[in-house]
Amino acid sequence: MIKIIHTADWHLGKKFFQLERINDHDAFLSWLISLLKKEKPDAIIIAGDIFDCHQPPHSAQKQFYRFLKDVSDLSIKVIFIAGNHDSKHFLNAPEPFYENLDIFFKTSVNDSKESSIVLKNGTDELELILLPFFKWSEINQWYLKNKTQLSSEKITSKNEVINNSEDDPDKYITEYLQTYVNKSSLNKHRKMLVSHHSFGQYHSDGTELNLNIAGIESIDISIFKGLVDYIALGHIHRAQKFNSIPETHYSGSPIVFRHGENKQKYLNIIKYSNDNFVTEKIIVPNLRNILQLKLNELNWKEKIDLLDINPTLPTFLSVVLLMEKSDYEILTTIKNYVREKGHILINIIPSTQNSNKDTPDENIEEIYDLEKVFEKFYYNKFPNDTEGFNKNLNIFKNVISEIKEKSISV
Ligand SMILES: [Mn+2]
Repeated sequence: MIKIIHTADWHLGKKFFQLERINDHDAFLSWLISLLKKEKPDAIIIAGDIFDCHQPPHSAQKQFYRFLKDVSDLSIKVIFIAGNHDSKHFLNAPEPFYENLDIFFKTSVNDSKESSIVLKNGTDELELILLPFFKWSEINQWYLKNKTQLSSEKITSKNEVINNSEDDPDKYITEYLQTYVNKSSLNKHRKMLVSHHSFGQYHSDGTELNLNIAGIESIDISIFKGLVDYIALGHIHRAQKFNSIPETHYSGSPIVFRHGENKQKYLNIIKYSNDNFVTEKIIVPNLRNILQLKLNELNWKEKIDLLDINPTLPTFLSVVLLMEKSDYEILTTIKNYVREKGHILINIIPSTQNSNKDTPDENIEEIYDLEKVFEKFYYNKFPNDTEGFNKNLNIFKNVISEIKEKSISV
């Protein structure tokens, strides 16, 4: 039997507002090490978004390297890929050190690095194909290299190769991905694809960035039918599986990033023997609650008293306080009370009865066109980066619509 632990989306270094999550990640990693000691798997897969940003804080780097050292002491193989939050260059930099450890990784789809590894245990053999996060521009690069039959007259810039062709972009992505799997594959074994992207009809948790490849919301899983037998994914923070062919699993993130997310977090233990996969979900202990409470002047104390003090780390609490009229004394009283109870107050937003008629958001919007403000700001910083502008404008629009939704629901 081959036993694999599948996890993803750690986002080491991620903060909640200004607050560090180092303790949350430390607690998760030491729990994970104890699980590895108990389960003794052949390998652990981290399917992307190990770090939250391209230049992670030193504390986050230390956590990752400490983890690699601890796992290597247990003689368990570590397999990881880059997610959309990771820097390929940052993950590649320590490569000379990895050579002495049992670590296999792939950060970029178009580099020459090996993308397939075979795990063996007894008579069982399983091939893993690593498909790290990729961008539309990387598919274009591949086309420029491989599809010389495309008329060069059509090509005015790298990114227009596919956009200018008459064919459906869907078809190009399918061909690209199938070719990637085929050229990686040794074609001898059952195969598991490990990737970080939006696949299938997923349910998101809202803390993932919206990834759109050339107008395609998500990759159709059925294009891998007959090519691989199992897909282990990162990117979507909510654990879920699809009863598709091939069977497909998102492990989800191991910690809750903000309130409103499903509190229960998991990782997967995959057992492969005699051509058969069995996947078991393991609950990751919840060490911190992140809550938003809507309180009023009469019930606030009672509601705060009702909060669990169960997990190890203090609750992150944000409060919306419904008030008859402005009263700043009560805000201070509540702040102190929350602190006394051992919780951490993120913010307290007073909301008077008639404030909905005249929210500052709507006023600002009347005065400025927010997208124009963003455009000015972006081109001022990055004068010629149209591709980046379009991508970031979409993210900006998502943020604005999320804020609007929230201010309506308050
Ligand atoms: Mn991601």
